[in-house]
Amino acid sequence: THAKKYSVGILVVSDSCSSGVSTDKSGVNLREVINNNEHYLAENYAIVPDDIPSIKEKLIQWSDTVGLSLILTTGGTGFSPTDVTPEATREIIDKDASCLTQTILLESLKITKFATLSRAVSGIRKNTLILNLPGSKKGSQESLEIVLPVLKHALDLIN
Ligand code: MTE
Ligand code: CU1
Repeated sequence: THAKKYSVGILVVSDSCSSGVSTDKSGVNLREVINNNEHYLAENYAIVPDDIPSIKEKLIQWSDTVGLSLILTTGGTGFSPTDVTPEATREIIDKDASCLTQTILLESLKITKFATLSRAVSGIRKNTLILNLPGSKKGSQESLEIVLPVLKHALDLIN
């Protein structure tokens, strides 16, 4: 028999992808990385603009209604005036899990100094773990792979 796979949602936060000006590369890549891991199945995928109500709505729907185990956001963590993913995430989490973000920062700094420009937030809402990842394909994959080895244990504890 096979162990149950944890359900994952990939939320792309980007004005340009949401309006069709550019095509999402990071989200589809994260979905592939997730699905290549035996413990996870990417069940939901969506693109929203850099807008706090839109981001919050998806995060709440996916955690409370759909009941996903893990939500990965990509994009909107930087310093541009439109970057609001951390603010939206902070408004809807019950518990902070900042050590995950700190671990991502610590390891990412060995790859690029620019890692310090991500304001990403991690936290738990009910039984769902939510992680903000940067918006680039490279940055989001690197960040996910840093914590992926510990995420199954984290989800075992939450669920
Ligand atoms: N983290 C890793 N591991 N690798 C990267 O290339 N890019 C950084 C940072 N984190 C990067 C990274 C850069 S250049 C920026 S501006 C911030 O993430 C914020 O990205 P975002 O605004 O697209 O979310
Ligand atoms: Cu940057």
